[in-house]
Amino acid sequence: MSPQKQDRLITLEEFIIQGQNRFRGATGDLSQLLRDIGLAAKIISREVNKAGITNILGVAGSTNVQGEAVKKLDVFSNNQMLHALARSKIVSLVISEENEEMIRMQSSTGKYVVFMDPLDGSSNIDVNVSIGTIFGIYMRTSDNEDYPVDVDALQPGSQQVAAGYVLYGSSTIMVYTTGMGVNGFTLDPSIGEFFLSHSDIKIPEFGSFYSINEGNYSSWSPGLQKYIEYCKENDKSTSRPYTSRYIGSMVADVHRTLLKGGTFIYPESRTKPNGKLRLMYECNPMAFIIEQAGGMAIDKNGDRLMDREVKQIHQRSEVYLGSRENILACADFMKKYKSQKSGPSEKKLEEAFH
Ligand code: AHM
Ligand code: MG
Repeated sequence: MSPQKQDRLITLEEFIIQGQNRFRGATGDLSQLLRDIGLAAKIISREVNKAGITNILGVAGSTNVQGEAVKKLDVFSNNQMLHALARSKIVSLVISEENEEMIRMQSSTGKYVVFMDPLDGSSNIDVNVSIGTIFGIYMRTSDNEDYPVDVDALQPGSQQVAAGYVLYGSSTIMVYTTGMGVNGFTLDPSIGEFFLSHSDIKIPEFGSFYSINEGNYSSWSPGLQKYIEYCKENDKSTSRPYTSRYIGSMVADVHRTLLKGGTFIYPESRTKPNGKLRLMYECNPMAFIIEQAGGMAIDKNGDRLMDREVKQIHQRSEVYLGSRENILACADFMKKYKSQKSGPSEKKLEEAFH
């Protein structure tokens, strides 16, 4: 490769087309869809960066000084993504965190089904903390003469043909996979273009970070409690204690885990038996990315998360994902202490304090 070529920046568009050209007979539809999502991401990014000033000019639901209605950012992002997905008429069904029902797109015969969380972590907007967009793309399985049916939406994560996220952080970065590795593109806002910045991302085999909302400790399973205690023990030879990092914004927490290694866990618990996060537009897309980068994403039984049966479009799921070595160690703890009941019940705690 000539030095000139090496120095040349690759745009998201170019990269997508290059990927498509590797498949003989590829129609270019998936490429088009990814480009449409990239465009929506740019528009959302611009709006996210304006959020603070928008607040000065008028709170969501009110009218700003220009007389325009100020929309909540999550509603705005949902609309932008829906417009993007409608552009190329290749998506027939969209399931969004923002909409209770599935959205049947105008193009009834489109071959793709898209799950999305248009603005994840939106409770963090008010405090200037990173937020993100997550998406998972499936091919419909029913005959596409007519509108898709339920089975088209209830496919396991392993059937995803592409998945990605956009992180609106100190810079905006789009990370996606089509099942051939993971690549990341950073937005240059001055020219409105995404450039390849993280090519063929591999998650470290091991990382000394753990990311979990530890406030819920008392309602976790004994195995998870023991694993987190293990993470905090002092043992230089195994790089412990690990460092705790929890932003409370899944896209940001997973992005750090992808680049630095370690674990991101949102577990089942006594108070949230099915966890909190949504299987189809939070857990599965991230699981696909992490696996493609060489990591693991499992459930509480140590089984592959992407094989989890899908019963409802908005179903919740626990998720344990990250570096192979860390996830395997965590799974060992979960298995070893499986039969034990979780920490002291609230009643017992009350008794102990009176
Ligand atoms: P949201 O979809 O309502 O924004 O909630 C999802 C977010 C994730 O980004 C994050 O991982 C999690 O909720 C944090 O939850 P908690 O505050 O319980 O730790
Ligand atoms: Mg969410």
